[in-house]
Amino acid sequence: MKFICCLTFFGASLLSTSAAVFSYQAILTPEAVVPGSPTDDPAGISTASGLAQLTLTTGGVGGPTLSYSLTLTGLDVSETIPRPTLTGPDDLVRAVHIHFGAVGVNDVHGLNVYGFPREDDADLVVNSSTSTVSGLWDDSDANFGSDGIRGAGDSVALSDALTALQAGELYFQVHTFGFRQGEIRGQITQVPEPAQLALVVGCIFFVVVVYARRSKHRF
Ligand SMILES: [Ca+2]
Ligand SMILES: [Ca+2]
Repeated sequence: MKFICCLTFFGASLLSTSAAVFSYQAILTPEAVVPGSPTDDPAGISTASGLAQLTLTTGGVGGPTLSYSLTLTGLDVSETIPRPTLTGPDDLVRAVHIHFGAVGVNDVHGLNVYGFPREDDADLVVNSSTSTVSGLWDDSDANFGSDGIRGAGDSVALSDALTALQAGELYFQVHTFGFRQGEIRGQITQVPEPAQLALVVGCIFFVVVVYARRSKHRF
C-alpha cells in the first residue's frame, strides 16, 4: 500500500509542480470584424482569412508567456523595416494587434504585434513568403509609449491579460490598407488538451495495474 501511495504522490507531483502548458487558436474571418468605422468591411467583400496557433505557459520562472504564430491567406506582410504604415496596396497588412474584447465587442489593444502604432519587440519574426507573423508575449512587452500612461493603443504585460485570455476575451485583428479599421478578426480560444488528459489517465491506469498485480501475488 505504501508503494501505491508513493506512485500516486509521484503522479500528482508531476502534474502540479511542472509548468502548465495550454494551447489556444484563433480563426480569423472578415465576418467576425465588428464594424466600428466606414473603413471596415461590413459588406463582407474581403475573402482573406487567417489562422493563429498559440501556446500559453504558466508557472515557469519569469512569469507567463504566450507564443503566437499567425498565418494569413490572401494578405501580404512586409519584412522591410520600417513597415509601410501610411500607404500601400489594399491587401497589404498595415497592423496586427491582439485586442481585449468578447465576441462582438471592439476594445483596446493588449499587444501591438506588427506595424502601426508599434510592434512586438525583438522576438517578432515576419515571413513574407508565407504571410506569417510570430513572436512571444510576456510581461516585458508592456509599453505605454513616451507618455508612460496606458492608452487604448498601448501594449500591456501578459499577466494583465491572462484573465481575459482564459475567458476567451482576447482577439486578433488584422488591419490592411484596404480596410484600415479591420479586414479580418478572430477570437482566441483554448484548444482541448488531449496530451494532458492522456497523462492523467495514464497515471491512474498505471497505478491500478500495479495494484492489481501486487494484490494477485499476495494470494
Ligand atoms: Ca515580445
Ligand atoms: Ca501611452
